[in-house]
Amino acid sequence: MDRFNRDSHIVFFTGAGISAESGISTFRDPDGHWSKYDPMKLASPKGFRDDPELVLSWYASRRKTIIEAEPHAGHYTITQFQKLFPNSLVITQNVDGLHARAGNDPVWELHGNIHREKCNTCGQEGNSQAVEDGIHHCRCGGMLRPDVVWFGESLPFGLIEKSLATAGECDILFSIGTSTQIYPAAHLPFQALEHGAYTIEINIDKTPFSAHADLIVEDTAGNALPKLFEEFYAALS
Ligand code: BV8
Ligand code: ZN
Repeated sequence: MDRFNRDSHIVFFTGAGISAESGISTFRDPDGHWSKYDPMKLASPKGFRDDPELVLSWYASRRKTIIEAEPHAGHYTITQFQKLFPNSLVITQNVDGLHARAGNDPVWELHGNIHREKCNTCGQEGNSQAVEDGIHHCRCGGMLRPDVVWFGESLPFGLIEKSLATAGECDILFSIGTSTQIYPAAHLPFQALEHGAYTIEINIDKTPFSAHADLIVEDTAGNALPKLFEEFYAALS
């Protein structure tokens, strides 16, 4: 830890696992979303075209759970890290907005945000002009849908390039609560590693990145992050 100082650049790369202790389901855990539903039916453009009501009701129920959830100690500890290390940011795959609710800033959302809507046709931010069979429509006639990245859809313009550049220049990358299986996001920890960053993986399970990380913390995000913050704080004092 003592090779770092307050000017160190830190990236907190996170996935669904960091929200698990807030009561929000992950995707690939045994009780996760994909154990109950087919991702291609619920998180793909074809799935939405085939059955928009099914997809919209799934996102509505997820949004309800998320609104009732609270950030936990792990999310709040990242805010403490960002105060101690001003050059640090969150790059998340999560769409739940919990990082921002915990005061993390800046937060880059690679896969969008479940609380925003956009038009499936013209891409305009959601401004419902008409409702038909419970489906809101844009002034262009297109259907409104969650502003999240589905399988086969590209990430927000320029964001993965900016994130890869940042991961390639950081001093430390935390990879927290992600199965490291979804691309291009999953490139980030490997990009940091290849450019000499110190990499820390916090996960309750092994991932394709585990064999490469400098430090593996096999614990929950809510337990591990406060302990790691104490160690970094002590090393700086
Ligand atoms: C794209 C919607 C191209 C948002 C999701 C073959 C090879 C390589 C790539 C591909 C390929 N075939 C297809 C692809 C591309 C595809 C992909 O990667 N597929 C995979 C299956 C191989 N990627 C895409 O389609 C992406 N787009 O490539 O576009 C393109 C380019 C130009 C122009 C047009 C198109 C889009 C990917 C985004 C897909 N969207 N969902 C939503 O509703 O949320 S998928 C879903 O997976 C979410 O987005 C999520 O963010 C993402 C990653 O999941 P994780 O966050 O890692 O969650 P997971 O459940 O998997 O893991 C949780 C982890 O936490 C576990 O390890 C667990 O052990 C741990 N954990 C649990 N509890 C805790 C914990 N850890 C700590 N503490 C705890 N308490
Ligand atoms: Zn439109």
